[in-house]
Amino acid sequence: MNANLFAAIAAAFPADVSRVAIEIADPATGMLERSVTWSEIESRTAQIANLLASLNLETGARVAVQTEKSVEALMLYLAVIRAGYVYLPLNTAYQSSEIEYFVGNAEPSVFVCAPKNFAWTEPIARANGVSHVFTLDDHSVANTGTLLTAASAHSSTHEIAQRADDDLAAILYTSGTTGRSKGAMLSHKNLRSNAQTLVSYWGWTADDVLIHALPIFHVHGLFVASHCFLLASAKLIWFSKFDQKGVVAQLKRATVFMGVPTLYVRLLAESSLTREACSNMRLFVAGSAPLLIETFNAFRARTGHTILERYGMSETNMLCSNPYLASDGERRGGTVGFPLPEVGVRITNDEGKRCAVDDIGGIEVRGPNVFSGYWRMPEKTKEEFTADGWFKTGDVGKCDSRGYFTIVGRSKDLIISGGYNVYPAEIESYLNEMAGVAESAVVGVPHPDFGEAVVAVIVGKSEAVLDSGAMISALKSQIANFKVPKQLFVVNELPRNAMGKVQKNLLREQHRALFTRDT
Ligand code: MCA
Ligand code: AMP
Repeated sequence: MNANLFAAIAAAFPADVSRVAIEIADPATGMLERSVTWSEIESRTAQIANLLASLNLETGARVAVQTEKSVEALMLYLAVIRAGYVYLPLNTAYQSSEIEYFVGNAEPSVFVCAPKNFAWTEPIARANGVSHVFTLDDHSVANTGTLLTAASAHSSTHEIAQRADDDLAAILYTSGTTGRSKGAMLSHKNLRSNAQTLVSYWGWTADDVLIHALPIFHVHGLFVASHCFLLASAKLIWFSKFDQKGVVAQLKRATVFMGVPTLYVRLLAESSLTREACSNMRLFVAGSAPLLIETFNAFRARTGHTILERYGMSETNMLCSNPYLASDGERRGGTVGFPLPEVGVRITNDEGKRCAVDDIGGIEVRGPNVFSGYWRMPEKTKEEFTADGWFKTGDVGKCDSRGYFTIVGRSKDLIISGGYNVYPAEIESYLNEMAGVAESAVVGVPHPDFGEAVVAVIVGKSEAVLDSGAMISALKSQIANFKVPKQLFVVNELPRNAMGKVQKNLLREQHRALFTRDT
C-alpha cells in the first residue's frame, strides 16, 4: 500500500472527474469567477509534481512556500505531497528576518514566493543554499509566475510517489516560549489519519459544499478544511481572503463553514447573516482560539445553528471536537468537546498524575495525529513529551464527568490574536534591541475583533526619549504585522514579584479595558 496522503486523496476522487471541485468567489461580493474540476486537480498537481521530480531533489527535500492564497497555491501543496517531498508553508505576513530564520533552519531545496516579494526573498533563499526559486502569482493574476510556466512543460500524468506512514509530509513552524520557532514534523499518517477521522466524525459526504475563507499556511485552512473537502470529494467555494459580505452571499449555496472566532464575530456584525441565509447549512466549525460564549450564543440566536467548537495544534492536528451528532451529546459552548476517535487526551497535575474529574491540569495528547518531533531539535522534542509518550500541549484544562474537555488557560506565554499565535518573548527580543530600551513586557489583552490584542510596555534607559509611534513603525518593518503591538506604553518600571519576575498578570489587568468598554 502507498501511505502517501495524496494516494488517499486520489482514491477519493469522484467517478466523474469532469465535476466541478472548486468554485472561486470574488472575496468582496461572493460572485463566482471561475471553477476547477477534479480532472484539473489531477492534471495540475501532476504537472507540478513532475516538475519537482525533474529537479532531482534528495529524499525528504523541503519545499518552502510563501505565496498569497490561491487555488494554484493549493495545487502546489498537493503536488509537493504527491511528489513525496516535504511542504513548508510560510505566513504571507512574514518579513525578511523571519524568512531568513525559517529558510536557514529548514534548509529547503525549493522556495516559491509571490512575484512581488521575489526581489527580497530570492537573495535570502540563495544565501541559504536554496537551489530552486520560483514565483507563483496570486488569485488576481492566476496561472502566472515561473512555477506554472515551468510546470506547463511537464506531463499531466504522474505516478504518486511511494511513501511510508512515518515519512515526513510537512513541517509547520510554531513559535517557542523561549528561543526561536520550532518546526513541527508531520508525517503522511499524521495528516491522513486526522483527516479521515474528521470526515467521518463530522459526517462529510460528496454533497457537501465548504466555504474556504481561511489562510492556507496553517493547520486550520491547509489541512482541516482542504483535506475534509478532498477526502469527501465534496465541493469548495474558495475565497482568497475572508470578507463577511462575500461569505454571507454564498452561505445559501454552502453546507459547511470553518472559521477562527474572529470570523464569527465579523459574520455576526453583518446584518445579512440571518436564519434564511443559513438555511442550507449543516455545520459551522470554530477553532484555533477560544470562542467566547457570547459569540456562541449570539450565533445560535441569530442563525439557529450551534457552532461546533474543536481544539487543535500544529503539533497534533485536531485532538478534541464537540459532537456532530446529537446522539453523541450536545455541543457545549465554552468547551472543546471530547477527544476524537483514536486520540487520547488526559489532564495531569504537576507530578504527572492524572487529575480527577473537574480538576485543572496540563492537557496531554497521544495518538496517530501527534507529530514525531521538532525539526533538528531532539532535546526540545524530548522535553515536550512525557516518559510514557504523551505530548504536553502547554494548554491548561479540565475534563468534566460527562467527558467534555474545557481549555481554561495556557502554561505557555502565548497570545492568540485573530487565530494567529504571537509569542511575547519574540516581540520583547525585538523591542529590547531597540535604541534606548532597557526592558519590555508584552501581553495580550481582550479585543472585540481579534479576541486578544498585543500590547507592549517599555522601560527606557535613563535619559532616553522613546517615541512609541516610531517604535511601532520600526517593528512593522521587522516582523509580521499581526505581531506588532496595537499599543505601546512607556513606563518608569515594570511590576515585579518578590523573586524579581515581571508580573504580567498585573499588566494584563491594568490594560484589560483598552479595546473594550467593559471595565
Ligand atoms: C490582521 N491584522 C491583525 C490580524 N490579522 N492583527 C492582529 N491579529 C490578527 N490576526 C491587522 C494587520 O496587521 C493590519 O494592521 C490590519 O489588521 C489589516 O490586515 P488584513 O490582513 O487586511 O486583515 P484581515 O484581512 O482583516 O485579517 C483578519 C483575519 C486574519 C481574517 C481574522 O487574521 C485571519 O485570516 N486569521 C485566521 C488565522 C488562522 O487561520 N489561524 C489558524 C491557525 P495594520 O493595518 O496596522 O498593518 S491553525 C491553529 O491555530 C490550530 C492548529 C487550530 O486549532 O486550528
Ligand atoms: P498553533 O500553535 O497555531 O497550532 O496553535 C495551537 C494553540 O491554539 C493550542 O495550543 C491552543 O492554545 C489554541 N487553540 C486551538 N483551538 C482552540 C480552541 N478551540 N479553544 C482555545 N484554544 C484553542
